[in-house]
Amino acid sequence: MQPDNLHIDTNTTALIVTDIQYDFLPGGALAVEHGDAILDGVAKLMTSGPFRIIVGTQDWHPEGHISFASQHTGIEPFDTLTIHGHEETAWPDHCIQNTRGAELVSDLPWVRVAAIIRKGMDRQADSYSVFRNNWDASGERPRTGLAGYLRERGITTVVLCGLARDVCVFWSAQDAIEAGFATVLAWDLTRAVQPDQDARNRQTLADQGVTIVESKQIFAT
Ligand code: VGL
Ligand code: ZN
Repeated sequence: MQPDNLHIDTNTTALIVTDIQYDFLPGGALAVEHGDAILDGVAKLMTSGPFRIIVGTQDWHPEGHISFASQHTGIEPFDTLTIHGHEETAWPDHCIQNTRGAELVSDLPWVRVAAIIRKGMDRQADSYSVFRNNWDASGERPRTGLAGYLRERGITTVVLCGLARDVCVFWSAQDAIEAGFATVLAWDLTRAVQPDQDARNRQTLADQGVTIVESKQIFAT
């Protein structure tokens, strides 16, 4: 869905700012090309967007995390791994707890953020979405509790931005739909690890009911 007119009700809408951390910016351990190009727009959305509440997310891995290629013999970063029966991507070591690369990028107005959900803390399972971990050893995708937190605060719509468009933002958007939220993705305020997949990913999300917009449409409501 790509509406000309978007209606956002400030009282019931949350902004989710995904994984804006040094390791995902140019020069970082898992740099997303042009990831820094979204910073000004995200800051503007955080400062003057129509939101009741803002939530941040932070990829926050222990050393030796299962998603790191370095933990698997014969596996290079960006190869495919099978973790608990599911194909996932092997990543370079990134966002290790208490390292500079894991810090939230200080240029953004974090003072406005009510809660920061950390994810990827289970050494034995990855976590892309802010709503649910990836599959763990029990075959489940445990919930983070964010859906309940937002619902208790009267939120029915979430607006997503941040990094990476094709990984954590992508999975969060799908899980937001599954959790029953009206879900809006500010496309220009995301960037992808694999931009060559943009068209396909955009179509997949739209087909699942995600409303994909340009951030200027959010200000126009
Ligand atoms: C992410 C890969 C690994 C993300 C996190 O924030 O999109 N991508 N961990
Ligand atoms: Zn990660």
